[in-house]
Amino acid sequence: MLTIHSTAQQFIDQEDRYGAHNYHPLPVVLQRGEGVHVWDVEGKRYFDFLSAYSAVNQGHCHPKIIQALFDQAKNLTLTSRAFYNDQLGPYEEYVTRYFGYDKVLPVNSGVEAGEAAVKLCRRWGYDVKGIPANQAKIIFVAGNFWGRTIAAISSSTDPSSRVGFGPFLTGYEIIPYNDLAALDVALQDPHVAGFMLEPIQGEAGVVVPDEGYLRGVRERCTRANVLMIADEVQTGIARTGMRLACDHESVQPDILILGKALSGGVFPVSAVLANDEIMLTIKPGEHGSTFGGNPLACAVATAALQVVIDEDLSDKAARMGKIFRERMNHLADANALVKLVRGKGLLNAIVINDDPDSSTAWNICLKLAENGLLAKPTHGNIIRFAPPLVITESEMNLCCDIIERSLNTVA
Ligand code: IF1
Repeated sequence: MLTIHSTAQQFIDQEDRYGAHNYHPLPVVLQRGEGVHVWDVEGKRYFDFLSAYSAVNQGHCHPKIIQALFDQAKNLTLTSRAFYNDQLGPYEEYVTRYFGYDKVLPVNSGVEAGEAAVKLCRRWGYDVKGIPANQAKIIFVAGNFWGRTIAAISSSTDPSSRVGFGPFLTGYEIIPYNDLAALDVALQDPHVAGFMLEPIQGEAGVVVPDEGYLRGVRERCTRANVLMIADEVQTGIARTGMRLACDHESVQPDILILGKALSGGVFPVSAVLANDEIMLTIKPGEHGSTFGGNPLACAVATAALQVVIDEDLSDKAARMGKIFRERMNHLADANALVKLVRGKGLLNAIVINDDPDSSTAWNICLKLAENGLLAKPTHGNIIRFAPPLVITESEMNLCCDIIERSLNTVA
């Protein structure tokens, strides 16, 4: 039984009384983080297997990223883009060279980057492709998740994201994920400007498309003169065992969306990357953000990306992910509760052999917390496991022991 001490309960009650009820957190009150570990207010240590939904790939409070935050915060935090500053240019050069694009549009949250990508795609559709005014269409896939704004939920197929928030944006079309034949049909419409997708669907429950799907999307979008827009907010920055999930198929999207681990979870930093033909369709004064490209974000993101290179986190994610899936597949053979295991690198999930509305996955996560490992169900009977990419082999095996023990207790 997960014991909730009075101190923790006080924090829980305080949030309940004064905070919006837009989340249902596990009853764990965290106070400190370092690397793969977090500690609650009672000093209990946990392995973090959520990593703030893949924002803390570099590990909690990575010293080099915190140092960059500290050093810049003492000098200059925000100028607005009304003026230049000495951090933005160097960061823009660094991040565009890192990912191989002409330019970057810096914003703050993942959904802001998604919104900017939609605006860039539409503007390119009108100014370059020649789509008639206000006729541009963007194709999305069922099961997508790219945030909570009206533009984002307008493309959602998840009732919990959209019911009660209409009316919605028009100019969107939804096709099934991992279905190139459906894409062929949708691309016949000359008014299509773009096709936006996650290379692996995170919120949908770590849905990995067939080998060759991303290459098929790339080829079709090129042939149809439609922009391929990859949302790598959750799959990017080494999470799936390569720099980007698109790199598994050597595919370069026309528009790349990044967020979360772009800052190592230290600060809200997101970005849209594209080449000049697309990026320069937006002229001065036509898009912006108070905090977008602020000096603090630039310093933090540069340090966060450098850590990924210096510590070879892509290779670590690939190797540790293989160990995780081998252990979980072995567990699936012995425990009927585990229906299947899927993922790439250190973005993985187990599907619980249960109905999506049961509380089994939730109860498993409570038992995991009791045993010192934090994870959270997504969509009822799916548990996502995404530790910081700095996890060592011995820690990974220890965590798999915890998962095995917890699942065998709940079964
Ligand atoms: C919540 C989910 C994950 C994302 C992808 C864009 C965004 C996200 C692929 C928007 C954000 C977050 C949002 C957060 C929980 C988390 C989440 F469960 F909601 F869906 F990771 F799977 N593209 N995902 O995953 O980025 O604006 O949040 O910075 O809303 O509860 P954001």
